[in-house]
Amino acid sequence: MSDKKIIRIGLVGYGFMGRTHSNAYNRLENFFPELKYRPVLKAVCARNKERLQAFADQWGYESIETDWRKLIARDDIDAIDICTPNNMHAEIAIAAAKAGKMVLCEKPLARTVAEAQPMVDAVEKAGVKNTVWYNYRRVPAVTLAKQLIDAGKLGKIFHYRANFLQDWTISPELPQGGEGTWRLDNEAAGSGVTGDLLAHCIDTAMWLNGGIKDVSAVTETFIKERMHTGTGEVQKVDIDDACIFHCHFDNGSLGVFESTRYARGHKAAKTFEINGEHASIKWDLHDLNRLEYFDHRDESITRGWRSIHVTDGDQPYMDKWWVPGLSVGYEHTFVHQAADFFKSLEDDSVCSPTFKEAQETQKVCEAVLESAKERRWKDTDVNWQ
Ligand code: 4PW
Repeated sequence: MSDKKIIRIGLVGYGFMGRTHSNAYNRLENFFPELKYRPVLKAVCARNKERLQAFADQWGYESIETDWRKLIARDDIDAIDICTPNNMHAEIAIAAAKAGKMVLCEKPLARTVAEAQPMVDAVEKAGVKNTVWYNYRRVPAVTLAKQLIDAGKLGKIFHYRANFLQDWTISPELPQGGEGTWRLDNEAAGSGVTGDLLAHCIDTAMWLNGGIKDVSAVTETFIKERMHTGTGEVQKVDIDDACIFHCHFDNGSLGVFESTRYARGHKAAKTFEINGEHASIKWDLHDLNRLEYFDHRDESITRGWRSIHVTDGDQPYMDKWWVPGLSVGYEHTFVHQAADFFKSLEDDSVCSPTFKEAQETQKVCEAVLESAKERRWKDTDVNWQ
């Protein structure tokens, strides 16, 4: 009989993200057996009862709810995990915090900075544990990049470059709104690639390289009208299909960011490169276990880019998986975040990014969208600790 303390999870939403989180909870005990807390998949909530039951059976939830308010009201739920479209994050998170539940929320935290504010206030006032699933921080190679930067290996940083390229919305036949395509509907998503993809790049960037001070951006909406799944009518498209911005970081370095869903041939090309006075690093999601590292201090005859295969037990998270040399993938980033969240309960520490930190990312997203609209530089007002 396990003497672990249990955290009873209530998941809201059962789409793509609902699956990634459920998978993470299910794998936690086997790969992080030392954790003193363990999740119990108590209930999952969504509107379609039949499909919800099938999801619950598949992933091992004990019960279902079709009204998230009822889920939050249940005494046998400790943590609410929000995997809904972005327009529902705020209401659910605030109600959950008020009910004293821990809150885990999918990214981006909200559609706007203003919408995020009462969410931050609610979790802080209630004093409940909170985190936002910016999962790419927990790719072992990305965490290793953080360790190298914090150890001063790169020296003063001059440049930060990041991309997140996809190609799935090129067809004008794709509707906006509804399941699978709510990310194209500004009302549900709050923005296009800026909140959906660049938010990841911004979170990773500020985590690695500190606050972003100001931005100058350009956005484009290539397909101007799409059929709306909800109304059945052709409606104006309000999201940004592509966004490019450059910026200053607080540490004086320059940043260049690009994201689009119109880069034919790219499905999830998330990359970054950082250039410092001593060394540079680069990383590519399509080869996620590899960190490229160049150190100018190496002896000149063998100096060059090192391709570090991040699979050794000494490297972040890798002592948990199999044996050295064997890779991990996208799904493991969620397992790592779940593990870090449960560890934060043990240590009474924060599981970064908190709602507060995710709101800082939101500030950059908002400044980017405003900059593009107003065609001028914008301060972000980010306060990155
Ligand atoms: O959060 C992002 C999503 O909305 C993801 O990391 C990739 O891009 C996969 O789907 C979208």
